[in-house]
Amino acid sequence: MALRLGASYEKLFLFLFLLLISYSILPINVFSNGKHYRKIKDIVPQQLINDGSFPPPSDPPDGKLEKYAVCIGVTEYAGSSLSFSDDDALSWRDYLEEHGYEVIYLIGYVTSYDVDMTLRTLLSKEDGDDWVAIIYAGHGYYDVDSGVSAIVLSDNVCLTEEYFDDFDDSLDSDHVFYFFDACYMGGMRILGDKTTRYVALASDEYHLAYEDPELGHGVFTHYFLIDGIIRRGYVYMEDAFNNAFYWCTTSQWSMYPVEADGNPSTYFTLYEISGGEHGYPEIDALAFGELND
Ligand SMILES: [Ca+2]
Ligand SMILES: [Ca+2]
Ligand SMILES: [Ca+2]
Repeated sequence: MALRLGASYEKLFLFLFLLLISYSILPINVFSNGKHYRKIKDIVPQQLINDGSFPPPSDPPDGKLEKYAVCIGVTEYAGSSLSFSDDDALSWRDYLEEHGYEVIYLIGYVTSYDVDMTLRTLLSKEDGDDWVAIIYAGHGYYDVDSGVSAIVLSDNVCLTEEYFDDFDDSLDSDHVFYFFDACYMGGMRILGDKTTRYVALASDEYHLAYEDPELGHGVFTHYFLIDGIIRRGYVYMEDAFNNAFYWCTTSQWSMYPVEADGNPSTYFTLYEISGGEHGYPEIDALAFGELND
């Protein structure tokens, strides 16, 4: 009897020992209540790029509305890799392609050079009456010293809010959507300082953003795109944001999404709407901005 009891204690100790080892070996973000968060753990990015040196706007309206998007979903990092940021980018790609966008997408191992070249390609395509969407899912970083938010790429280089602000100044488009699903994105709200911009961010400067294996997506992307736009049929980004804000702040996640709505008196859509779809006031195609009473 004593012998058998001793054997089971040994097994118990062995089990606890193995459990302890696995906790110390596996990336810690796997065990933060089952949440995977989107900040680089214990790694200081090696470089912050603030200056994109983008050319000035150069392509006037050509009378034809074309829509262009860049969808970035980074999963591979030197530190803590992510599982679903590529799925976020691909879901956005599919949705935007359905609505007439020409999409360039970058997923998996994506360097700062890849992103920079892709943004320059986009600038050469879009003109003054085209629409643009920029989507990012991956790790985020907040540089305390300079007070800027930044996205982190696979080469451990960061592109900051100032870099994206440079990019934004280079756009000809008068209708631009930004979506960042990452930790510490708050600084990117500066991209919403023009009336022709709408910016949706998964976090402010201080909060984390998460991804969830049960959702198979970033939490913010899930409640904004999958649940808000696709499932509930929201066509206004303001509505999709409110949906995401509600679920991200009242659920288990304790996230704090931020929007920067360049024009609070008008609704922002990703495609031209004619007729009162979804019970909303009718909006003229192309004259998408003003709400009819
Ligand atoms: Ca055009
Ligand atoms: Ca251009
Ligand atoms: Ca608005």
